[in-house]
Amino acid sequence: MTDNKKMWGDLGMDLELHDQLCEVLPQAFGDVFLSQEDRPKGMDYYNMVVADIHGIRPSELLEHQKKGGKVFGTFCIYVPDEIIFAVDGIATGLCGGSQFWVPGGEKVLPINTCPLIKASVGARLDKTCPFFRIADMYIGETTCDGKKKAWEILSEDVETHVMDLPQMKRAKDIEAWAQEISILKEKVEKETGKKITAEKLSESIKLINGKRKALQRLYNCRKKSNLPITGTDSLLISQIAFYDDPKRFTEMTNALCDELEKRIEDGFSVVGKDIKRIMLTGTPLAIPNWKLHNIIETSGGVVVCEEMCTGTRYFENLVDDTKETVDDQIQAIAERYMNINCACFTPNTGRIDDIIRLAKEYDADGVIDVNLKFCNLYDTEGYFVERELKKAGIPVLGLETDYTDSDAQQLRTRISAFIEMLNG
Ligand code: BJ8
Repeated sequence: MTDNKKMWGDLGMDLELHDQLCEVLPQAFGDVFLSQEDRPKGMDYYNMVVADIHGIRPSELLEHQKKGGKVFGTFCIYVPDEIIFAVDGIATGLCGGSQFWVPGGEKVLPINTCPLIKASVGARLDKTCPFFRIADMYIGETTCDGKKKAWEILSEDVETHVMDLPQMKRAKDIEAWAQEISILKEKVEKETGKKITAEKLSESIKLINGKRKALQRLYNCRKKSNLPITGTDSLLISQIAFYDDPKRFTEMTNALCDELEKRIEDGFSVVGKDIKRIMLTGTPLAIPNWKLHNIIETSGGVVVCEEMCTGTRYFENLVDDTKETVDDQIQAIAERYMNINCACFTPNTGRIDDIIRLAKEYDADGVIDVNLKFCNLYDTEGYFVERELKKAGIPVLGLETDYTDSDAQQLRTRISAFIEMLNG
């Protein structure tokens, strides 16, 4: 802890304010995670990562910088990590998931901005997150209006490169996205002084595909009728995937999956037979946003799948790793990323198809469509999500929430009533 303090001080962090965050996190983590029964042994790794969330990984990133490496902070799953790792850079997710950072964001952003954006901006401007201090450059993207304006504010403080994400999925849009990826390639090459070769890009495509495959394996375990892991623990793994070392993360997640598959073979389940299986869809749940999973899993339900960026959108579809030239590899990367179905696209019918497919694959008894307050995109798309789920005969509950605890009781009442309704 003493060493961490020195590191945080050297990073120019507001130590007094940061101490307040350090005081509440362990309690929240203990209440949500450690109180669960029959957790897999393999969760020890993720517990350890979270217990020292502002210590272990930040010191690794600083070590990387000491050796001349660069760190790139990202906020969206459209930004291709493959390009960053191909120049021996490190990509680290920076989305903020705590109410602690929101007031800092509200100093410069309208109150009616989504909490994810306010928390991300607040974490930087209030100097209370080492990841935001360490990144040499931020990579933003033109997904929603709030983010576009947030980049302008952040760029006054940190160098920020913004990728222009097309918002339709025609052939010309995929081509435009491939061009944006080429521009990112030039940007990171300039920043690191390293050239991307087909060999290097092939290695990083395999590295990131490996992480996706490990997450696919984890999620496949959640399709089973005897569940070897809770949704709360699975969410934590998805959240850690955004900033952990990808090679180590893949190894640890595969080791955990060995244990989970053994549990499945032995017929062991962490929940009772009558529990209601809930799928979540909607806006991302950035770390440490564990509110909904905790409420659902202490109200007679279990979360079996998240159709979210902290969920299936992050790992479904691999990049074709058979291409041999940098141009072809970039095209393959562009095609894979344009397969993600975010509500910033129009039309976005692929997401509706995904939700219905996933609800069936994971044998969900019901779906909760969750929207972060002030996210117009997902809120509006909820119209189609809920209509089509009803048509498909899948019960659905629409919820809106933020990072505060003020609505926890109300959410618990609504979720309990939904689960009771599923119990028939
Ligand atoms: S691919 S969901 S990570 S943009 S919730 S900031 S959209 S107002 S986070 Fe997202 Fe990429 Fe899409 Fe995923 Fe704006 Fe909505 Fe806030 Fe959002």
